[in-house]
Amino acid sequence: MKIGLRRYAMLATGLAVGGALMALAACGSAASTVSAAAPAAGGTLVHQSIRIVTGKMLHKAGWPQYQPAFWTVPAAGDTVLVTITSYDDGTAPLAARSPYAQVAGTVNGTETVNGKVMRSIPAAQVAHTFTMPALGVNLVIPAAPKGHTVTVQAMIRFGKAGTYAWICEAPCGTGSLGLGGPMVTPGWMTGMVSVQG
Ligand SMILES: [Cu+2]
Repeated sequence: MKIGLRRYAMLATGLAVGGALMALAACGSAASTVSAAAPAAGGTLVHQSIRIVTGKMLHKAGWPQYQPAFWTVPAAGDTVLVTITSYDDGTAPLAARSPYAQVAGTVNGTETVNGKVMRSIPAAQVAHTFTMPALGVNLVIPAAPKGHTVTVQAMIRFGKAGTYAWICEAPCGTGSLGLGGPMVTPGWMTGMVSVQG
């Protein structure tokens, strides 16, 4: 599981020029599971399941992780139903007026949290975000209740082929500001979505 920063940087560079996603997936923390399902208007509906596990679960304190962090959408025009199941019961509060507490860029501008439709999450309850700056997408993951998981679902339409970076905007990492460690390490709180042409 321990992969040096330099190697990640090399892999990220490979991704930027396209094609290295499968090599990255083979590294361990990045298995991809997109499967075709019923067709939706204007494209195919595909499912992407993601877990957020805690550093404690990984015996790496302070290092929560999105699994997978790297995944593929089969074709431009597809709509992806993203299901994020989080085991993290800790908060990483956002600033009171942070835009990252608002859901954005999804179908209807909403997500569901344990089935309930939401447009935002109170900043103090936020644990993580799934943010794709280039697409204006922002999913907000609240802290799970103690001893339970929380499930966030949203539909994202990927209109154009390309490789899109995602990051977590909640300060869930190491260091006094919570911005270190997993926050700056691809494969943990930042990764890539590759939309095929
Ligand atoms: Cu995070």
